[in-house]
Amino acid sequence: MKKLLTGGTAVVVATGCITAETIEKSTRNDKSKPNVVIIYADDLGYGDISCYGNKVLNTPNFDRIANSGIKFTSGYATASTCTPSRFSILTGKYPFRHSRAKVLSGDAAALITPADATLPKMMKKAGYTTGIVGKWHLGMGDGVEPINWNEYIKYNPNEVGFDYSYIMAATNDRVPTVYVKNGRVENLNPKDPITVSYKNSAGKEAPFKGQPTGKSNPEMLKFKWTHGHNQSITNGISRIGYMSGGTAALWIDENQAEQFYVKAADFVTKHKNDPFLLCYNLHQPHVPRIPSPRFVGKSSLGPRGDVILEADWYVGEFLDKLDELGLTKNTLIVFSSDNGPVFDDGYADQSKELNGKNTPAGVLRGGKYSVLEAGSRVPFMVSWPAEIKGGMVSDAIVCQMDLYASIAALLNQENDTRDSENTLAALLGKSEKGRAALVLDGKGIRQNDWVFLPANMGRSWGDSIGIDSGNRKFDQLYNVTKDPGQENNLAEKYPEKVKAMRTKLAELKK
Ligand code: NG6
Ligand code: CA
Repeated sequence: MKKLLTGGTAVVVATGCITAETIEKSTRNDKSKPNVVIIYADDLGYGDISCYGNKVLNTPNFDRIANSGIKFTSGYATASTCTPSRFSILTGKYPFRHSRAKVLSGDAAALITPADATLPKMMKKAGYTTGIVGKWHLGMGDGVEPINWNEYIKYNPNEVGFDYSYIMAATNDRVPTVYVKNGRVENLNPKDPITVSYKNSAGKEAPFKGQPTGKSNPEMLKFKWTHGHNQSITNGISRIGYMSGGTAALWIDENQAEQFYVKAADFVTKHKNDPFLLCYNLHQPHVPRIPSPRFVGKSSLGPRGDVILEADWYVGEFLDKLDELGLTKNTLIVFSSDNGPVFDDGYADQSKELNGKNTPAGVLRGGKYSVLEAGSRVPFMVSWPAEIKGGMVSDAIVCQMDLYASIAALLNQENDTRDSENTLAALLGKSEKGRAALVLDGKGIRQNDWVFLPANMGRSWGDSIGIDSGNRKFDQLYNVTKDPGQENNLAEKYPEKVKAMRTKLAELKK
């Protein structure tokens, strides 16, 4: 009986004896419906992990995904910050299609509404159970009324395609610093309601009289803020935005990795017999970087390195859980990051001072907020043991936005998106041909070996952040295969290429 199963469900049906066990096994082995897990780090750079060449941080668990699958050398987010990149994964659209697809405040209205096509909705049509755990940062609420955090919150992830959600609404440095489970704040005491305010976020008078803030009471802080991040204090860390109430619901940063892991593990355990999609959105290494005590000092690089090792460890736990449940073989895992790396993103956590020889951006130039390669070219690995043989490296240009159309193709579903392209063959390592052309961070374009960044008037260096934004008042053209560090601007040497790429960029942005 067991052997016949490898021949597929039809054989089992023909034998006429379907037991619960055989149904379970056939679902788990049905290659037309693999489980899909997207593990999505926050601000993890191209060079932050060992299989992408990092010599200081040892990340054996991230590396397991590449070892059992494919490591892409040209894998991209659509943007160099969080909200727009996440918008593209779920909608299959470039962020510049939506005027508000920029870093959102913690009380912003939903960018994605129940009327929109989304990746989880498309997968539900194919019979999947869908869940999201971790960072959201795509806004909630219908935008008609401000969000009332004490009631069911409209347009939460469950209303745009997820059967289950356990999220932080925005970022770990923004209020409200609480978890939202299926549209409701978890552990909320109704006698201690939550009020959130982003008024006066320019740092004038705080809205909650008498409440200490990072600005008024720096002596209360675990570490100091450097820019922004001087408003309400939760767990000894001042955040962006003001919040009062909700004391019983406040998260403890030190426990966050464990919390998200437990929810992710529970989800796959509960749905081990369904085909499922899980978006497991890690909060590391975004600021504030607060590892659980077990990881403090583990990296020699200070908190930034420590939380990367923590994330690696929890990803290892999660992969072990899939093993234990017998799901590894037929689970397609995509591992990536929403944007590139940054040191000082608002707190004096010594990430730069302790960095030593660490290379968060790897061979690339720029970082978070930058149109240069390190802004949006990120670690990108895909594994699916039933279908992909391990240890491959691919130079195909792949983009997170294309997961939509590619998974739709795999599941025989419609690609009802504007920009997502089916690059399934590249994602599964069956072709070296990925995207022919990709808009970079809304401004530049990658085609084959080349990146073109048109002249623009944006600031060239992030003030307090110290990252080259890549903005220049002149055109830039780089052969990023030969010159991944973007040192030799060839725009003057190849005017025809500049012209052609400018035209293509305009066409894609239309
Ligand atoms: C910026 C924050 C930064 C970070 C970022 C969003 C300031 C000065 N800077 O506005 O700390 O929160 O937004 O990061 O407030 S992201 O990864 O979610 O895009
Ligand atoms: Ca991010």
